[in-house]
Amino acid sequence: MTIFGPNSLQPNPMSQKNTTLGEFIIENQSEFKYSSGELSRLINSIRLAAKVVNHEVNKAGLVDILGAAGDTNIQGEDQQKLDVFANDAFIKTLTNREIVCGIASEEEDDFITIKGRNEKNDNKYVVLIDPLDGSSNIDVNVSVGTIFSVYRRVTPEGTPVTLEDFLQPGNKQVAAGYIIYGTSTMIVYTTGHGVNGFTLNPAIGTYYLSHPNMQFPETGNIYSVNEGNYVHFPQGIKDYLKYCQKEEGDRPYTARYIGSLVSDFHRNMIKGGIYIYPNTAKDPNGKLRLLYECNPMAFIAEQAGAKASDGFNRIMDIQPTELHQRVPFICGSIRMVEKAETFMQGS
Ligand code: AHM
Ligand code: MG
Repeated sequence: MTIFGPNSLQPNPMSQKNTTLGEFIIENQSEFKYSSGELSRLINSIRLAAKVVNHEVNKAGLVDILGAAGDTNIQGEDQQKLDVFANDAFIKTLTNREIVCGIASEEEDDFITIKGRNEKNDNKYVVLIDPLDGSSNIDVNVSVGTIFSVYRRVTPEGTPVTLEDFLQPGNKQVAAGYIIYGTSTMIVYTTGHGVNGFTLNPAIGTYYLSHPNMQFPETGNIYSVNEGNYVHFPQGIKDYLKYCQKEEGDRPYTARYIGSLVSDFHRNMIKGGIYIYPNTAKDPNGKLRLLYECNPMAFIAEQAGAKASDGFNRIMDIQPTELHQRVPFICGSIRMVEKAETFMQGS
C-alpha cells in the first residue's frame, strides 16, 4: 500500500514535493482577494472538523458490523446520530475560529448567528454546509461527503447576520469544497484559482496535495442519474438518456450512480462524466439544495473546466430566495452538459 507523506514507502507521483494542506494554504493565500490570514483560518477549521467527522464515520463501519450481528435498531439510531454529529462538529469548529458570522446547514431549519469576539458581530464570512451528504449510504459502508460554500457577508460588520447574507448567488462564492470519506479521505476545494485535492494520511493525520490543479475531462462516457425515477423525468432528460444509451460513435455511455453526490461528482471529475438530478413530477424543483449542494459543486466544476446548469440557466447565476431552496442539477464535463441542455431546451 502507498501511504503518501513522510512515512510513505513511495512518493505520490502527482506531488513530488509532498506539500501538506497547511503549507499549500500558506503558499497560496496571497491569491485570496481578502485578508490572507482569514482564508487560512477558515480552511483550517474545516480540515479540523473533517478529521473529527472522518474518525467518527470510520467507526460507523465498526458499529455496522456489530449491529448487523444482533441489533439493527441501534444501527438506525447511530446513523441519525452521525448526521447530527457531523453537523455539531462543523458548527463547533467554525464557531471557535472568530472568522465566521453565520452558518446555514442542511440539518438546521434556520441559519445560526455567530457573534464573534466580545459579542461584536465583526466576523466577515458565512458558511453554508451539508455536513453529511449521502448519509443513507453510511450503513452500507459506501462513501459519503461534506459539502461547503463560503461567502463574504453583504450586511455591515458589527451587525448580526441576516438572511440576505446567505441568499447570495453562487457567483459570489469566495471558496467552496467538499470532503469525501471514501476509500481514502480527501478535501477538494477552490478559492477561484483552480481546484486542488488533498488526501488524508490517516497514520499521521495530515492532508497532502495529491491531486493538484484538477480538471474535468471535456467529455466522458459516464452518466450518473437515478434512473428509477425515469418515468417522472422531463422529456428533455428522457431524450438525453436515450441519446446516452444509443449505439453510435463513443456511445452507449456507462451508467454509474452511487447516490452520494460528492462521490458521483468526484468520480466524474476524474474520469469524465455527467451527473443529473432533474425535476420530477413528484419534486418539481428536483431534490438537491441550491445553496449548500449545487452552488459549491458548480463552483468547483467551473473551476475545473466543467459546467453546472438547471437545464436552462447557469446554476451560479440563480438568485436564491430560500435557504433550503431546491433546484434541478446537471453538472459535469462541459460537452456532455451542453448536450443535455440542448435536449432540455429543445423539448
Ligand atoms: P441528502 O443530503 O439527504 O443525503 O440527499 C442528497 C443526496 C445526494 O448525495 C445524492 O446524489 C442524492 O441525494 C440521491 O438521491 P436519490 O436517492 O433520490 O437518488
Ligand atoms: Mg445532501
